[in-house]
Formats: sequence, C-alpha cells, structure tokens
Amino acid sequence: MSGPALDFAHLHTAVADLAHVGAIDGGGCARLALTDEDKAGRDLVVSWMRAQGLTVHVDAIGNVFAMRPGREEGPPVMTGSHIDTVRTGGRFDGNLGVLAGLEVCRALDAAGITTRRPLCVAFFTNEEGARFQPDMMGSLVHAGGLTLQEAWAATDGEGKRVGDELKRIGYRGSMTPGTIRPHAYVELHIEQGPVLEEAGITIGAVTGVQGISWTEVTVSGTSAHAGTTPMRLRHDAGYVAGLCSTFARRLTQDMGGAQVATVGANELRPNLINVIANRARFTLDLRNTDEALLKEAERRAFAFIDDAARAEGCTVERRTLARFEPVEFAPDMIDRVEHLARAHGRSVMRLPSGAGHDAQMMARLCPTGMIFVPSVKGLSHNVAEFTHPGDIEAGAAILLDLMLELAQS
Ligand code: HGY
Ligand code: MN
Ligand code: MN
Repeated sequence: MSGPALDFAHLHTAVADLAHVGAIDGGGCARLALTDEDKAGRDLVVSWMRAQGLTVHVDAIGNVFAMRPGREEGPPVMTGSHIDTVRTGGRFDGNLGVLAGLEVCRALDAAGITTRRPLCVAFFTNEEGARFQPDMMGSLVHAGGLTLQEAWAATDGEGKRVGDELKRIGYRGSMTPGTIRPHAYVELHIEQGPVLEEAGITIGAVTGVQGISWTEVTVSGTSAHAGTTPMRLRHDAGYVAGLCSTFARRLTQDMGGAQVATVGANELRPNLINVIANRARFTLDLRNTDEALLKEAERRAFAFIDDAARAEGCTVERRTLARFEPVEFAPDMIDRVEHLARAHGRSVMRLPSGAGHDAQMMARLCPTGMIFVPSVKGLSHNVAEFTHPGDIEAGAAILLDLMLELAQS
C-alpha cells in the first residue's frame, strides 16, 4: 500500500479560499485579531475541521484545537499556527501552517491510516499582536506565560477588551488553556525574510526565534501655534519622536550583527498642520538573536529617548507591550527537519527565525520544531507576500512525514 499522499491542489485551493476572507487589494487579507473578519476566518476553518471529522475544542482565550484520534490515548502530536493577520497581511503567514496540518489529516484519512498517537491541528489567538499586545497571546496563555485574566484585560486602541471581543465573536470557549499538552509540536511557516531565497535553499530547519522587545513610548509636550512660537520656546513632541525614529536606525548601524529596530506606529496629537504636537505616541520594536545585545539595544534606546525628551522640555512615558527572550528549538527536532528535507531531496539550511511564532511558546511545553519555506523577495506583512507552490508542497510533504515520525514513535 503506498504511503499517504497530500492533495496539493486542495491545499492551494484552501489557502486561496481563506484569503478571500477579509480580502484586500493586491491579493492579501486583513483579519486583525477578534474582528468580524477574524471571526469569519475562524468560522470557515472550523467548518473545514468539522467537515473532515475532526473534534474541535475552543479554549477560554479562543485557541482552537482540532483532534484526530490515535490508536492510543495520550498527548497528541500537534501542528498549527495562526489565522489572524496584520492589516497589510499576505495569504500565507500563519494560514499555511494551519491548512497544511489539515491536509496532513486528510491524507491520512485517504490512506486509512490511524497513527499511534492522536494528532492535533491548532490555530492560536492573536499571534500577530497588531491590535492587542503582546503578540503570540493565545499560545503564550496556553504555555502558561500569561494569565487568562491578563490576556482578557488587554485593550486595543479604542479601549475594547480581548475578553469582550472573544465573547462578541463567539470564541470565548470553555476549555481551560493549556489542557491539551502536546507530545511534540511542529509548525510549517513561510520564512518572511530573504535568507532562503538568497541562498537558493528550499527548506529551513529553524534553530529558534530571536528575542523581541516591544515598547510604546508617549512623549508629551506643549501644543502651540506653528507660526508665532519661536523655536526657543517650543516643546515639540513630534520633533522628539522623529529624533527617536532616526536614532533607532542609527543604533542598528552602530550595533550591526542581527540587531533590528522598527518604529512602526507613530501618532501625533492634535496632528494638524499649524499646531506643534503636544503628544507623540510611537512604538519601538527591537530584536536580536542575542539576549545581552538586545538588552544593550534597549538600554541605549531608552537613554536616548529620555535625553531627547528632556532637551526639548517634554516628558516621556514608556509601556512594555511584549518582551520575549530568544528561544532555541529542540536539537532533535531541528535534526529531524534537516534529515527529512535531505530524504526528500530538498536543499536545506539551519537558520533562526526573525519573526515571532506560536512555536516559540510551545517550546516551553514540549519538543518543538519549525519548517520554513522561502518567501519571494523576503517579503511578508505585505499583500505581495508570495511562496512558490512547489516550495509549499515541499514543506507540506516534510510536515506530513515529520508528523508521522513523531506520531508513530
Ligand atoms: O511580530 C512578529 O514577529 C509576528 O508576526 N507576530
Ligand atoms: Mn506568522
Ligand atoms: Mn505575521
């Protein structure tokens, strides 16, 4: 009897169909966590899970787990990712890992295979952290790194709470987070950077995830007339924010190596052409594969922000939105991905992930690994995000074999 075979056409169709939910110009999708679009995406994927006979559980933070029974009871081999997106989201980020996991289950059904261990395909709430922080919120609660109450209390820019939005979209489930503790966790994901493509490599055996530091900075100054106020009398919050944004780029040039820095959100008040801004609220995203260097980057950035605000006669408040140290994946899982890629005749390299993933939280619970496939031009969080179908199929085929290896062991 031939082994299970993935229905690649069905996988590509599922990715395209899910991308229609919250579709935006350019072929991407916007399904910010716990919005109506996220609900629609959740409802669609849950309907697919049920249609293929999986038993669906929803926990109190809205994480969804689709179970496929094994010959034996016990901790499942879990795969999955997220289906929430950023506002300029592509169709593969997160979605690919969830849909490929469902395709693995369909292939096993078609081959009449019941694995020794149960299988589970999951999607976690608010991986992106674009609307509510921290990111990887659902998997962090699942892994015990954030209490349910803290997560429920998180608010978006309009003051809406996670707990209320979960209830509103019908995904505040009854299962206690962390109930399903996996035997192992493996996630297929697009790389979202240029490394694999520039190296001409098809598969990434991901070694871990770099450290992440997210801070919201609020600079307060004095609104005044743009024409009548001499430069010597200004307390211009907008000017301070601009200095900090420029400093962030200079900091990465000074530090070099893996250090990255991004001021992604920057909002001035009152945001009017003829009024000196009395408030600037911006975000600072610092990341590094090395924790000591990430701490050094934070120290230098926060010192600069304080000095720049003081020199302009402004005050400053900082709020930590997310802070995760670098994570290393289980060596055995990295070896397995690398070995399977070679067995499939695919080029493979080891690399850390520049992006955060639910896998970094699952690594707190069980042996965890990730399979990367290349992103064209290294582009992601952009509607033009693209991964070649052949690369998707290569990654999904390795996911199937890795899950089988883990579930039959
Ligand atoms: O920000 C990240 O790395 C992820 O997309 N949440
Ligand atoms: Mn992702
Ligand atoms: Mn993302």
